[in-house]
Amino acid sequence: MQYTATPYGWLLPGKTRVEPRTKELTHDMATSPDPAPQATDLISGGHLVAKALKAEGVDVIYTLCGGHIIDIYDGCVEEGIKVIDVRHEQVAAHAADGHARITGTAGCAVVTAGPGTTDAVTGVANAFRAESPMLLIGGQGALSQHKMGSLQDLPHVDMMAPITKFAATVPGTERAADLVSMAFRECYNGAPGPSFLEIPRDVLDAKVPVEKARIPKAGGYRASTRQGGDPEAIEKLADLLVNAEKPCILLGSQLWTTRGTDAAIDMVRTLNVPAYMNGAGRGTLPPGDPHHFQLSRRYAFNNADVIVIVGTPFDFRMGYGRRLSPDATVVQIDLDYRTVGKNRDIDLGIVGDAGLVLSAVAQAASGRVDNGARGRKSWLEELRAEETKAYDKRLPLLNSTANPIHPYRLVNEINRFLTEDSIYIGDGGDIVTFSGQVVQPKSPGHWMDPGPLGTLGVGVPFVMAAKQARPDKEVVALFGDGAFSLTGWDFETLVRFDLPFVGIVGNNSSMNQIRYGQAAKYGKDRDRVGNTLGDVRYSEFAKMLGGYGEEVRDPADIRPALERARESGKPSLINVWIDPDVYAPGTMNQTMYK
Ligand SMILES: Cc1ncc(C[n+]2csc(CCOP(=O)(O)OP(=O)(O)O)c2C)c(N)n1
Repeated sequence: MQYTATPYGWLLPGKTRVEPRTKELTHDMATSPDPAPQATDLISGGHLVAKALKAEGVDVIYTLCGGHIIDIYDGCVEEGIKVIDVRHEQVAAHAADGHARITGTAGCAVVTAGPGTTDAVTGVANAFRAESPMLLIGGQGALSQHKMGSLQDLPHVDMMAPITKFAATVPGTERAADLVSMAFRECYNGAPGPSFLEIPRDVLDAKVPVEKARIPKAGGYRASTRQGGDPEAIEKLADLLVNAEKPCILLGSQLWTTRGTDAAIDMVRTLNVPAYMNGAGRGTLPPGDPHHFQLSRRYAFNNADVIVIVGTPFDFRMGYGRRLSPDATVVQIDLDYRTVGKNRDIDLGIVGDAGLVLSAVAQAASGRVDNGARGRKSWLEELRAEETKAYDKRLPLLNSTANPIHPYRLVNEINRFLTEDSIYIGDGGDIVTFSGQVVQPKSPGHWMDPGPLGTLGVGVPFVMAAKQARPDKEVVALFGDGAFSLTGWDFETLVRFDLPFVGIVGNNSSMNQIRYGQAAKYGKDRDRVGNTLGDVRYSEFAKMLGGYGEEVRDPADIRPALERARESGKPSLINVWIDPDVYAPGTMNQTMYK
């Protein structure tokens, strides 16, 4: 093919449009009177980034635009990667985190330099504490203007380093794809987490001969990091569980991260072990399963002789490990060696992939457990009796007809509304603490909460990521009115991208979880400082943005309103007015308020 050189690029035969930026005028061609068609293909940094994203399997990026990053968008067009543009960079980062949780593969957010990147910090921090793999790409001022005071220049890498597994600058256009793949590789080092790359504007926009750039191919730049655990330790754990009289197991978020659901189910059945679940581990066993327990956890931890903690740290949610019987043999399994034995001594630690370890334990124990043995059976019966007692105690509140609506009634209605295909998301304070006790996802991987950073505002972005990644699923989200307000404008993005969901606002016109602490510490006459919200009709907000909305004040109207939201096929908000003067037991027991 013959090309004609123009000052702006190359003109293809038969075309009037200049093809810019794709061919380089080589010395020979420029000087030869009859240039041979030896043009060199050029590729820009943004297009290299998109190629590396594609190789990693990224099919969508979450972003808010800026001049520093538009070449990545152009590359995404080329590679067929969907671009979802949101209204706040925090939303983009949370959505990338949410994508990783739902799909098991790293999510990606792309934001501009300076305030674009600082806005995304909370989302990255949340993914860091929740061990969620994602890549944040941030713009940066041109390298040629380094430290000259260019627009939005900030030390992004220094800021991101403590909350990522890897943070770096792309030093030259040729390295753009290579560094993206390196950043993804680091996301899976031990317990997963986020990576950050900043790309200076001139590095991103420049074009280099394609053969000078490393463009890693799918599957060509990283290996599985799954570790099966020390075989000797696995044998020991199998022995412990075979001989235990009152064992129990807690299945934490890493069980879902490692997609160890089947292995865990097989293990608890083989060894007849009662299982509790937290975080993303919820739903591993469905409610009603003989090994599924929820309300008797404290009793089990006080009375068990062997306690196995899988993929969840001894952090504040676990009372730093102090709530386990001092007489129990404690075993901890985790992807991260730094988590094992942290905050309390353990009797046996195993570093490894939850699914691989549990299936090896089941295999090592198989044929050695007498599931009909009376001792183990009576332990399960004892726990079931505790569950029933706790449930019966709460039953009147779950069915309360009080007006204003009792939060227990609201979360009970939501629990009953969920199907096996409903992904449940909680974003709020006290109302979400209520829901944590009552709402039970019916399938594995169908529960999303912020995780240990406790970040309000994850709800709308998690809805976005969940519905985008799994359009076949129903997404149901419960918000506190305070939490919804943080990222609520991106409800509009859900409308724009046709991502329907059933949203519920538990509206108490307050930041009630904090209000409780103020009342407890400073007295009821001083519990209204800095926590009061207006009486907002969020259903109207939803309708204004093109969604579906209803107001609910009578408990009997909750279910029909939820059904209509489901039927509407739109993003929806059912605004339920709940009693502001009752608090969840979990809120009242928070140690910081004691
Ligand atoms: C980003 C962020 N800011 C502040 C907090 C502190 N905080 C925890 S719970 C809470 C109240 C949330 O209010 P709302 O969502 O309305 O739920 P409610 O407690 O009223 O049920 C606040 C402000 C937080 N967790 N995250």
